[in-house]
Amino acid sequence: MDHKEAIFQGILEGDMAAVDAATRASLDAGLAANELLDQAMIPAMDEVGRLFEENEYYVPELLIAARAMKAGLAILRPHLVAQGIGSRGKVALGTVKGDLHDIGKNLVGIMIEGAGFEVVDLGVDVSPAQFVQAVEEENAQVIGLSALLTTTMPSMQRTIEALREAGLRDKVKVIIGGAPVTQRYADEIGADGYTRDAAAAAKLVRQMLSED
Ligand code: B12
Repeated sequence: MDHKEAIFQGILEGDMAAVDAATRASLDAGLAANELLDQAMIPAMDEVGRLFEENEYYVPELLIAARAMKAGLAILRPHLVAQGIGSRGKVALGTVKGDLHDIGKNLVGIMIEGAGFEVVDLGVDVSPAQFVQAVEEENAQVIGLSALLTTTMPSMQRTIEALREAGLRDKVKVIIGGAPVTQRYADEIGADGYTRDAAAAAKLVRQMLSED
C-alpha cells in the first residue's frame, strides 16, 4: 500500500495513528501537502459519507473517521500555511448555529491563513449574535459561514439579517459554504460570495479584500 492509500484507508478505519504515520511518511517522501489533501483525505471523507448514506457506517464511525482526518490535517497545516499572517486583513469563520461539522470550515481557515490573512475561528454552533459580535469586536472584514446540514442553512440567512439589523451589513462581506450550499442559495439570501472548496474560498477572499 502506498502512502496515499494508507492515509485513505486509515481515515476510513478511523485509525488516527496510521493516518498520523502515513501523513508524516508522505511528507518525508516529498509528496506535496495539497496532493495528500486532494487525493487522499478529502476522497476518504467522501467515501465515509457514502458509507454513512448506505447505512454501512453510523455516527460513531463518522466521528472516529473525522478524528483521524483531523490528525492528518494538523500535520499538513504548517505546510499549507505557507506565508505569514495578519498583514492583509481579517476573516472570522464559524459553523452556524445547530451545526457541529467543522472539518470543512477548518480547512477553509487553513487556506485563507495560507493566503496571508488573519483568521479568527469562532468554532461551531455559532449564533447570528456571535457573528455580529465578531464583526464589532474583531473588526473582521469578511465573515465565513459554514453549514453541512440542510436544517442549519437558514441560520445563514438569519445571520445576514442580524448584521443588517445591527447596521453592519455594509461593513462586512459574507461568504458561505458547505456541502449543501449553492451559489443559488447564496444569491437568494444576499450573501456576497460562495465557493465549493477551500482553495477557491481563499482566492475569493483575496479578490474581495483587494477591491477595497
Ligand atoms: C464527518 C461528518 C460528521 C461528523 C462531524 C465531525 C466534525 N468535527 O466535523 C459527526 C459525526 C459529528 C457528524 C454528525 C452529524 N451528521 Co454528519 N457528516 C459527516 C460527513 C461524513 C463528512 C463531512 C466532512 O467533514 N466533509 C469533508 C469536508 C472537507 O468537506 P466540507 O465540510 O463539505 O467542506 C468543504 C466545502 O463544503 C467548503 N466549505 C465548507 N465550509 C465552508 C465555508 C465557507 C465560508 C466556504 C466559502 C466554503 C466552505 O470547503 C471545504 C473544503 O474544501 C458528511 C458527509 C459528506 N460527504 O459531506 C456527513 C453529513 C454532513 N452529516 C449528516 C448528518 C445527517 C449528521 C447528523 C444529523 C447525524 C446524526 N443522526 O446524528 C449529525 C449532526 C450533528 C450536528 N448537529 O452537526 C448528513 C447531512 C444531511 C443533510 N442533508 O442535512 C451528511 C451529508 C451525511 C449523509 N449523507 O447523510 N457528521
